[in-house]
Amino acid sequence: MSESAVMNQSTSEPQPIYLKDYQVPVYLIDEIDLHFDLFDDYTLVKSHLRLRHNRLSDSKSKTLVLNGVDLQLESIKLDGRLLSETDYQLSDQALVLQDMPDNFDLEVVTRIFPHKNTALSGLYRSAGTYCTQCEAEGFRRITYFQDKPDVLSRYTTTITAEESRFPILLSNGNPVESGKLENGRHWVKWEDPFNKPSYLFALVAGDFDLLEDKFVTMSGREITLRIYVEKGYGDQADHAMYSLKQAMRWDEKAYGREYDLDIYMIVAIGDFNMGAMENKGLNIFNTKYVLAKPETATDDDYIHILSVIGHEYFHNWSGNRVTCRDWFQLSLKEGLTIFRDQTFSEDMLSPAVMRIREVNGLREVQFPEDAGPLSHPVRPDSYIEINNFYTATVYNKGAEILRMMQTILGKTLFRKGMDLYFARHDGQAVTIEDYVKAMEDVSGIDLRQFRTWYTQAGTPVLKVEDDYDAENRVYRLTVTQQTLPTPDQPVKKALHIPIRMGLLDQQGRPLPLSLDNGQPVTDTVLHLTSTSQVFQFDNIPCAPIPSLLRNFSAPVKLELGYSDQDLQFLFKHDTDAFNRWEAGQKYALRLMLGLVRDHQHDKGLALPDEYPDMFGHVLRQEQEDKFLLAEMLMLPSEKYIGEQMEVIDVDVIHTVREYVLHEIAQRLQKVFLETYQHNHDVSGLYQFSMADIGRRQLKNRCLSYLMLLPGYEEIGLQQFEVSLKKNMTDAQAALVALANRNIPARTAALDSFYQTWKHDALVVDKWLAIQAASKLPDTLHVIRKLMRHEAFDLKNPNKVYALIGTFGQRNAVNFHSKNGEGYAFLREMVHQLDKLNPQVASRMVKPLTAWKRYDKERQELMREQLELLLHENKKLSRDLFEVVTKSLKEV
Ligand code: B3K
Ligand code: ZN
Repeated sequence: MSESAVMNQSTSEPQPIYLKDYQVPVYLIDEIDLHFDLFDDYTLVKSHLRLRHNRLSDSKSKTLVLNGVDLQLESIKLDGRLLSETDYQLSDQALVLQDMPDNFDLEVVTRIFPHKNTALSGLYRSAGTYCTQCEAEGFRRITYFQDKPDVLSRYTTTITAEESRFPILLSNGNPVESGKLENGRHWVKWEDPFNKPSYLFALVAGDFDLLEDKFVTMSGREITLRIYVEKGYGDQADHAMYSLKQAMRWDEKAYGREYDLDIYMIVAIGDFNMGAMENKGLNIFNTKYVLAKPETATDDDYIHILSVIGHEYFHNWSGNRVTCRDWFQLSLKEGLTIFRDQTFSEDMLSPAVMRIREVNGLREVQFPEDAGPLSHPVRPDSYIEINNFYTATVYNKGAEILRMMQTILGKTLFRKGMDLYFARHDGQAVTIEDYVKAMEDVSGIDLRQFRTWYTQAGTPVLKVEDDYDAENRVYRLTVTQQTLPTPDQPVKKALHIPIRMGLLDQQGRPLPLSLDNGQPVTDTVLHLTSTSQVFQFDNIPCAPIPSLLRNFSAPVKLELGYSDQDLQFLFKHDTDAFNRWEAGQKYALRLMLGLVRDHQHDKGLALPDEYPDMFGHVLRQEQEDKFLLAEMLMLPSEKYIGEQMEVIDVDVIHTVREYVLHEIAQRLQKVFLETYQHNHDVSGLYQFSMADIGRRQLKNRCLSYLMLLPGYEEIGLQQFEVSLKKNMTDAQAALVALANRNIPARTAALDSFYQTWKHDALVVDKWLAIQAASKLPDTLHVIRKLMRHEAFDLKNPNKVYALIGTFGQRNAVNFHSKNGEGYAFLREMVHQLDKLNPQVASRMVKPLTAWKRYDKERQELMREQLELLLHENKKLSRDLFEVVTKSLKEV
């Protein structure tokens, strides 16, 4: 039983599982034939397994351990012989059989209760629909099985259910047979020709609207594409279908990867813990990442749908055809697939804007995670509950590692490495090491040092100093790296860090750094491999301005003593769009941190003209890329400002940022208004095109500034009214601005929004989130009221994320209210949630775990709530136990 977290008998505390303990499975399951009988009160699962001893296992053991949780065992047959209770051992985690032969059949019948499954793991019911979620360890909640990713089997699945309520019965692969039974029941049999691990199993039963389309692959095969959505929502699947077809084409072009089954199905489900799941041939999605129409979905929703549909589709190769040996290798599929979906979105939309958003995400979520009590390497060494490791580190830092690998190898060799990886490991369950080895083999590049990125936690800090020797026309950059200690890793090694860079002259022209075939090279990659290194550039005619870490070529914090003038200059002139934005962020950050200090020392706030002037400059320029411009006009978030401070002072950060926003609005109101009017489409009609998205994002950014000033409410209100029923991007932008202001129009707008959209669950989520994010002082009171509103349901993850998640993660001033009521509220919620859905509880508790970052009083209050959680509930889930104990450990 070593592979599953088991209770330590003496302490009864959940114990960790270690990577170093990995062992190949003693038995393999070649085939599994499943029969599901779905009834209202229970489901019968009959599973027929064909097993054999694994030749690769050097264990002498003849013991078979099958995982199983919350199952009612009905019967077991070994090679057709019914076993009695003395023939096996049964615990609440496993079924153990001793002295097994080398080849045998096992037939296991279990009874499960999907309608009681509020954890949404395994087989459960969402409204009238049955669906599954098996990653990471949900299959063991369906039947006894070796529920680990290195056991690959061929699945056949037969589903039986009442035909009138469940006309559609789906599983992985292709439907091969179906028929009718007595009592209005029917059945369908599915066969998946590809071997797969149990976490990729899926089953769906229900009644849906269906959108169907075709895709012809690069080799000319015709694939049927089907998207199933709740009845009545058939008009909201077009964008998902468009996204799927784009993703399929892109993977053929970018990686030569073709789809391998004849059908690709997506089912949208309203109760779902995460975004979506890449089950073979039968993706199951949170409705949030499928449903969209202009009236109900924003530009950001459209963009997210594109990338999540892409993500799950790309998993078919990076995850399904080649899967993970064990869950410590999770980033092998997740980091890689995030990297693939990021590149896809960059190609489809805007490379610069998408990169900016990725970096914002890293800085606001991954960097703090890496600096906090839950810090872990991209390939962790141990875990108590694997569901806690679907993190920004495993996903997003993992993706950054691949991006760096691509930078180090160059695009051509990287692609060759991917080809080799897929060819070499198709149909296998492998490790991150196998992946890196493929990259080394095609390139001949030694990635020994680079591998440390996978095993070392923490964000490296790069310090850069430069000097220019005018006489010898030599420019030097001295770069040092340091990674601070993290829990369990006191000493850090130097990493291989690729730094993409260029030099600009005083007029903003790129300077040649070297020659390549007689052509000047103005953009290059420096390889930092030591703690400190000097990079020298010859024949530099004048003191240059360096543009470093272009396109964010490594997930690091870069410190360089730029003057304000340098940053203003780069904001206007850098040829790297990402670094133009970055210069603005650096400038604003320094400015606001200065104001924070002023305010803490009771000095009055004053904003120099330079900052609004920088905005004015870009606003008055030829506005080619409006989407990018909208990003350039955004201030660093409160979260990101806080991350720069020793002690996060939420109140002062909020005051200062609001002050700066207000000043900018005041000083630039004329140009904001002109830009708004110029880009506002009075018809309010919506189209998903880059030009339209750019226009909307830009004018809504202008609107958000204008709405801070008295006298502009009318514009916002008008936009709200015109767009409420036809353009959610515009309606939401206006409503967000109104929701932060204590004006009479606020309540009326919120009410009419709800009345208009109360029948659409995803729009109601927006309504909840907007109120939960409000900076007005009575927000917690409002949230408590909303908890009792007909619109709220603690069992639905989307509702919880919208109301409780938004409050904890995007409303620092109110969540961190000095009286501690925000903390107490979150603890109450997490306590209740843990009994229903541990995965959601463990996500929601995260804001409390950062207690060390706040002042002494807040630290006390936050810790108190964590202690309460730990002690008030004797039966804390493994999920919550791990997060809470790790975060308290630092005392
Ligand atoms: N692989 C799933 C995540 C499963 C999470 C389980 N707690 C979605 C994805 O990353 O594509
Ligand atoms: Zn994924």
